[in-house]
Amino acid sequence: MDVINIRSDTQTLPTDAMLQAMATAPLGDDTYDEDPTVQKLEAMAAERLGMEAAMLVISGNMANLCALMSHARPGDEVLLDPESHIYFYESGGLASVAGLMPMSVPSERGMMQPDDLRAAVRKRNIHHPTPRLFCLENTHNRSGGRVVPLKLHQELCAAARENGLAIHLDGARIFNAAIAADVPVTDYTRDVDSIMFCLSKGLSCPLGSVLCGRRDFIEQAQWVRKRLGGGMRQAGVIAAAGIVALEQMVDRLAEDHEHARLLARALAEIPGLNVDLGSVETNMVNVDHSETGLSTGDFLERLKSVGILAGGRPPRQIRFVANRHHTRETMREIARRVEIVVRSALQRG
Ligand code: TLP
Repeated sequence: MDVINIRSDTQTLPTDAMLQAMATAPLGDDTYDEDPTVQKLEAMAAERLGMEAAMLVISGNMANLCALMSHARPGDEVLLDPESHIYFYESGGLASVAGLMPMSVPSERGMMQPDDLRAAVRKRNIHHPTPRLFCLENTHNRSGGRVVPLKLHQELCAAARENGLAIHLDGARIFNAAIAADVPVTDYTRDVDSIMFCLSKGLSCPLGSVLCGRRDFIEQAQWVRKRLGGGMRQAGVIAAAGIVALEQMVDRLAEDHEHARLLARALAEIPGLNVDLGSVETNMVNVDHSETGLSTGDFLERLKSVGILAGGRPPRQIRFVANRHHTRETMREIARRVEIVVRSALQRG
């Protein structure tokens, strides 16, 4: 049986055009600012995102850390959603590496309300850490790839500004957000100080993320990246794939969204599973499996036994992420195999 890997869009492999570009890219030592391919990618990325400057980083995680550490000093406070990737999935680097104090602002499945942000900013007082930075995430991973609508994004940015906060956008999947919202990506970057986006997710590069912001911010971020051990040498091999990604892989993300919707509709018809179809806005599908009586770990193991590699959102959810290696037929086949697993769980129960 062929194995279908739908754990994440991070599972995507480089395209032939990327491999070709990587093999032939002009290279130099990036730490000496001498890699022409890195410089080309950074200029392209800054222009595309409507920012002054950009910096290539090996991972989204490191790009976020570079942003946090460039905007704030140890002991400062960063306001963010406790369900955000920076808070939830980055090994506590916010505290242990950046030395920042998190202030969590409640959010309803990725949608924070501006008044909740305002209420979380405490008045300047010697007893409190200094509130310095606000972090947004779009698309919002843990809510199932939901898109923060542009109006809400703008209102949140305005609330942050009123309170003198710098704004960083974790835009690992910002192109998915812009496509789903049907707005130019620059509508989402206009009001923020920095944004990072990932080349290594739906855009299909083997690795790499880009941090964008004002020139002085990026100069500071270059120091931080070096301090973190992330200074690179002939990084043009990575950047070459990134250039292909920006040129060829952005518009096709709409196809992943369509496949995710198809999968969501098929899974929603399986008795024992619950899918909030309204939340499937981009390439992710979160499915509530609690009625099957299985733990998330057991459910994932059973999926594996029928050749499906999916992701877990314990205690109730499984995550599927459509990517360029999948077709409409893949989605139908996944639903068929999932149904076998659910039926057998319900029969035994
Ligand atoms: N997300 C990964 C896992 O870490 C959960 C995934 O499979 O979705 N910001 C956001 C919003 C992300 O979703 C991710 C990766 C990152 C940052 C970190 O990117 P990398 O993995 O390149 O460090």
